Amino acid sequence: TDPQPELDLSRCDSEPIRIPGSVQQHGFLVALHDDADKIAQASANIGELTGTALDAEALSGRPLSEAIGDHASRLVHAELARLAIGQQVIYLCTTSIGESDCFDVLAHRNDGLLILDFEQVPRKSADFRLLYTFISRFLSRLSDKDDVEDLSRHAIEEIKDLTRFGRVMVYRFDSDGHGHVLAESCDPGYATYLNHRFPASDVPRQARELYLHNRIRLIPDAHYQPSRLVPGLNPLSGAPTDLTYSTLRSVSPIHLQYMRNMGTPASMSVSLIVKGKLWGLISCHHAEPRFVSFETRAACEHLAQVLALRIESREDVDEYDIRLDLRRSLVGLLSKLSRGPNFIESVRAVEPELLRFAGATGAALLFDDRLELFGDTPPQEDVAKMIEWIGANSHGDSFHTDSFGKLCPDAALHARNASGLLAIPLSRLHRHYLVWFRPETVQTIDWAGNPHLKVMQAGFAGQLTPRKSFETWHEEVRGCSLPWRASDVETALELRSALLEIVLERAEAVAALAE
Ligand code: BLA
Repeated sequence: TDPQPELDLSRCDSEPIRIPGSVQQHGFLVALHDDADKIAQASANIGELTGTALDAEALSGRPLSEAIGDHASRLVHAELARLAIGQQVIYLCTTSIGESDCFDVLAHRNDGLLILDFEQVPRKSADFRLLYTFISRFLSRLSDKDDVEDLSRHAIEEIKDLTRFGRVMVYRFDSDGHGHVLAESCDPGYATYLNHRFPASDVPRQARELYLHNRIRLIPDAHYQPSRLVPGLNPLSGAPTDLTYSTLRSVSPIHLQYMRNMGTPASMSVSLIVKGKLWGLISCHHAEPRFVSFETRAACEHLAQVLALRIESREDVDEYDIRLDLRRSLVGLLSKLSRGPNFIESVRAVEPELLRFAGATGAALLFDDRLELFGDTPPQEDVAKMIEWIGANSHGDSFHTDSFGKLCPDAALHARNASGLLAIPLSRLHRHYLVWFRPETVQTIDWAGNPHLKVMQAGFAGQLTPRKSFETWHEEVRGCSLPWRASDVETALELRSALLEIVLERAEAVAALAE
């Protein structure tokens, strides 16, 4: 049979999620011209949600009062006159419209439009006092001793308490783009995803980009029928309206399918932004449809910001401690490194420090055509070939990998005690190298569903579909060592400067002798 056609996962990246042209069902949208009380677009469900026979088509160019009545329109305009409104969504008021339910009215500007989201809410006006109590309770639970997991756990317990979602998680993006669940709190009956991995394509690139701007998103019911904007295009630009900030933005059908497959028709996700990057998400699920009001979402968004700041300072402190530790080892090593005439002997004298400093189990020094091995390493001739490969394939100040086997095609050089390599050239002229080895650490990854199946389950016309099962799927990862941190590499380069000085002094001494 023919092999499975190669599917292009980058298709997920091209789903136009900022301009879906429609909104979700739990509210309606009215976009006014930025500078006039004149409707540019309205969502088709306006008649249904306001209990009137309003036709979105007929509202184009009309004043807001024709869409929501005089009373609500006066209220909205009074607030608009009072508040400065930019791209971030602001709460205007809660109002009833005609005979219908109450609506929270939320406003922001984008694309030359003043966009109003009307969210259907129970008959009760918003009370933002909640926000203060909630944040201060969270802060009072934190301590300086908390690590990132502790901080995350405190945050999700508060959020779960406040929103009553059935499952609340902190999901962290790894450096490879995949992500894992770092903390979780769930009700009985919910499957646990704690410590499970999810592949990068579950949250594609443009979605991550959007979540830097819009920091909280609610999907109350993944079974909703999207409601089109009428007319379909922004009359000012002639292009689809950018709904990046709209709280009602309709969600990618692929992601809605994903939620239904997961058995979670309701979700809320909150961005965790650390040092300007999307570090992770607080992801909330519910097995039934579930709406959360804007005021509660605002409280969750604030809590996520506080959490992100605490994570940032925790990571800074941890990084500082690691660097301090490395610096101490480096100073210890240098103080013992003698400046004797025999360079190789002086390095051999500090073997334990040399290994400990890089967290390595083996090392090699290639100098003046002599190859010296320290600790646990592959055999001499293999190490020589490895260094040859590095010389031919890397040209920077340093070379490092946590899985040499993935880079180097020569299977004879894939050794269990040398999965990780950190190499620094000691000379630009000669083939002088110092190399550290880290052994393989076999890892078992618990994926939430087999990530490779998604590729095989392509639906019709090569359309990618999310995987159907999220049941734990174990994968054993071999051939990888513990990763090298940026600080490991930087300190190794500092050691190199010190070594170069010794080499230089030695060369001068040899030259002086020859004179
Ligand atoms: C969006 N995917 C998302 C979002 C999450 C996930 C959280 C953001 C939804 C939101 O903002 O409310 C995935 N949900 C997860 C993960 C966990 C979770 C990892 O709870 C872990 C605990 N998805 C696929 C495939 C594609 C895809 C194969 O599985 C593409 C072909 C696409 N996911 C996809 C798209 C979005 C998305 C396009 C953006 C949805 C939107 O905001 O419109």
